[in-house]
Amino acid sequence: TAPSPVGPVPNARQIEWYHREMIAFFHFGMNTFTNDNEGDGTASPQLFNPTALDCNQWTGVLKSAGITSAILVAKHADGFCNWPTAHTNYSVKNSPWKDGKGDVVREFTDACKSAGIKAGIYLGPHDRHDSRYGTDDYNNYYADQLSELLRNYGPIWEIWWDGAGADKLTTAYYTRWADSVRRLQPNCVVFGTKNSNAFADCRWMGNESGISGDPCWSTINLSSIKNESDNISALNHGEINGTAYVPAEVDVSIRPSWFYHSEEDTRVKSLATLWDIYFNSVGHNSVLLLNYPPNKEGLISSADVKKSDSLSAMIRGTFKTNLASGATIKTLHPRGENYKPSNMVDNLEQTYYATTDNAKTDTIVFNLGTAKTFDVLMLQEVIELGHRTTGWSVEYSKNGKNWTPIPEATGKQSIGYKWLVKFKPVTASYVRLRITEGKACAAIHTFGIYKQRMLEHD
Ligand code: OTN
Repeated sequence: TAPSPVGPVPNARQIEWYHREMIAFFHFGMNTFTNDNEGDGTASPQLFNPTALDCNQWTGVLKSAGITSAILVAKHADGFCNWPTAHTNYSVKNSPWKDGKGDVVREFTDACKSAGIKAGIYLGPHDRHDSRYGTDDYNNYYADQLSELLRNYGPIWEIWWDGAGADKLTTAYYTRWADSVRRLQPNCVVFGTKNSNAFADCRWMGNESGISGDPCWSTINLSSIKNESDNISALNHGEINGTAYVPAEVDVSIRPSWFYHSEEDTRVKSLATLWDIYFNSVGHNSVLLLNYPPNKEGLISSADVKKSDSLSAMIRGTFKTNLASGATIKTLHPRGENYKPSNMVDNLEQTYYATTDNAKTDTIVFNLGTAKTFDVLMLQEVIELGHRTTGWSVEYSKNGKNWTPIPEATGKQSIGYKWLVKFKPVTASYVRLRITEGKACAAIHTFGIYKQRMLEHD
């Protein structure tokens, strides 16, 4: 029989969300045209005028990078709406773009649909333009816009409730809005912050630099999300005994700013930085939400496209071949035929290795057959069964007798959906995973070793 779940476990939305691994973020709005990041809400709608907007270009970039979902900023804190909402005049309706007949949300969701990409929406809770902000009338205004977006644009896979400037918005506001999300889009993931903590499927992880903690637990106490500023470390690391399952989503921009500024064309993050971000987000049991800010034309600039292509080539190249596949594997506490050790290296979604119920620790030896050179490790746990393993280390050996620790993979704690470690290349015929601590018997979905495929750095 299967191991019993332990502690908080993910809901169906969270399981789907983890499998996205990377999501693209598109900050595109009034700030794009005023060269701002935090407009004060007074800029004239006349300024919004992309000359060549093409959301199919955006989704083309994602397709070639293998990114399967994307989130568009429909309204940032300056209050300007990218779609012709019926609920304010501060929108594309009053811009020269397409004579006021344009709709960025429509073009985005249509492009996503034809590319097979899951569309999500950022509808900024904070609003500097609308004088009703912080009153009951604003609650109604936001609710109306939310249902407009959730009713008229097909499936929406994520709604993003930025906590920035949102302290006036009480739980009562979010209770109403969350009810509408759940009714209109049952599969929609909620990025929740501060007073929307109770509705959060995923959480902020405490910085905008792309670095989730080590460890990084999917569990946390909701009070840490609510009182964010006092709990940055808890957001970053999660809490091993947290009572809620709210994993981390890592929002970071490929450029210094969230919105496009031509002076940052030469400051797109280096491949080395993006590679570190990938390991510190996707590789730290989190989902990466990587921002590509479209420019004034309404296109993703060539510098960003090039970087995105290189990053995806490095990811695909590195993880193409698990050098542990085909290994002969010996463990101390195998659970039995349905949970056999080779399930860890079979590349199949449904199978995993598990230990017997009373074995929270184990020593798992992979005999690679021949010497292999590798510099990356991947571990995946069966997330449906909760966080189980809480202590692990990896060592290697030439002869299966004398073991050398990998310092970067020593004294590790969390695993979760995916944990990655990179280090200087080692050559070995044997690798061993020591599970040193657990809340319950181990359930390991994947153990992988890989050789990094690096591209020229810029
Ligand atoms: O000044 N800020 O508002 C700020 C500066 C640096 C990092 C974050 C923030 S606000 C913060 O943004 C997060 C998303 O990156 C979440 O929405 C948090 O709830 C919010 O407080």
